[in-house]
Parts: sequence; C-alpha cells; structure tokens
Amino acid sequence: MSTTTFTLLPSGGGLYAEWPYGGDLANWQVVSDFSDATEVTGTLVGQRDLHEVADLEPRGIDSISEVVVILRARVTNTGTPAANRIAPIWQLGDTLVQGTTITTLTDTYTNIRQTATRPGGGTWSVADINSLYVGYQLIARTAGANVTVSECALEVTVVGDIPNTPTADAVTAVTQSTTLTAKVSVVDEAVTVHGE
Ligand SMILES: [Ca+2]
Repeated sequence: MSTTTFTLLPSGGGLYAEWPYGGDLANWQVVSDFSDATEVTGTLVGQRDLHEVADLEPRGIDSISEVVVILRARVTNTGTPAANRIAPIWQLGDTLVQGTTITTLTDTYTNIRQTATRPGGGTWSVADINSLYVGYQLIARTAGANVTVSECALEVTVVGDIPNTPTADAVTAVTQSTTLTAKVSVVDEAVTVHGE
C-alpha cells in the first residue's frame, strides 16, 4: 500500500463564474492553463468562482488521505496588500465550505495551499471528489486594487495500490511477450504436422 498524489484541474463550468475576465476564455479555462498571463480579477466583495474539476480514476484507491485546494493569487495597485483578501471555497451537494481567509497576498503570484475538509463532515470518497466544485471568493478589497487569481487546482492524496500508467518500457515488454507466444504456437503446429 502506498500513497499517490493527483492534481486535478478545473475541467468545466461549475456553480459560479463571477470574477470578471476580459477575454474569450471561460473562467475555468483561465485558471487551468498553467499561465499567470491569464487571470480573473475580483471586483466586488462576495464574488465567487466555483469550478468543476477533473475526475479521479477510482481503480486501486482504498481511501483518500488528504484534499488540498491550491490557488495562485496576488494583489496589485495597492499600498496595503493584507487588506485585500480571498478565501478558497469548495462545495459538495448543497454544502459550501469557505476556507480560511488568506491575508498574505503580495504583488507577485504565489501558490496558496489549504487543506479541504469534507463538506458535512466524514471522510472523503472518490465519488465525493468527482462531484466536488472548487474555487475562490473575494473577501475584502481596497479601492483601486487588482485582486487576481491565475490558477486553481485540487490536489488529492490517495492510499492504495494504484495501477501504473503504461510506460514505453512496459509497452515494449508486452510486445516482446506477444511475439514469443506467437512463435511457440507455430512450433506446436509444426510438431503436430510431423506426427500425422
Ligand atoms: Ca491562468
């Protein structure tokens, strides 16, 4: 038994997409493209983005040991960064959880990590993860400040014997094994013909 960590990115429109973005992408695309050049900007306190995230493949998973929300966020155009605050949010069914308010935004992008408890209590299941929405809420903003989020993700650590993703070596081994089997059957046929 071992632990494996999966990073699940936003994969579709969720329950809210309230943070303005000035381009053609949907908000979930803006925060799942591995780029700080695309970002959503919170303008009104209370605004939420809550995205669907990619599914977790259930094979081999015995339990889920930790769920972490990751946000890349910053604030610019203000002399008081700490007065500009966001919080990670996540929702399962009808229950929305607001995480701890982040008071440490600076003018450069940093990864903010926060452990997510299961809405309603109890332990996480794969089904929970696959119906969970993840995002962020604007908690406080000073006049003129740009509070932005460039990326959002869910990091899930699981316990179990997870099947390996096929590697180039594994594919070669399977090919060699198949070739060997074919040769053996040809020999068998030859023996049979001789015997008749
Ligand atoms: Ca981005």
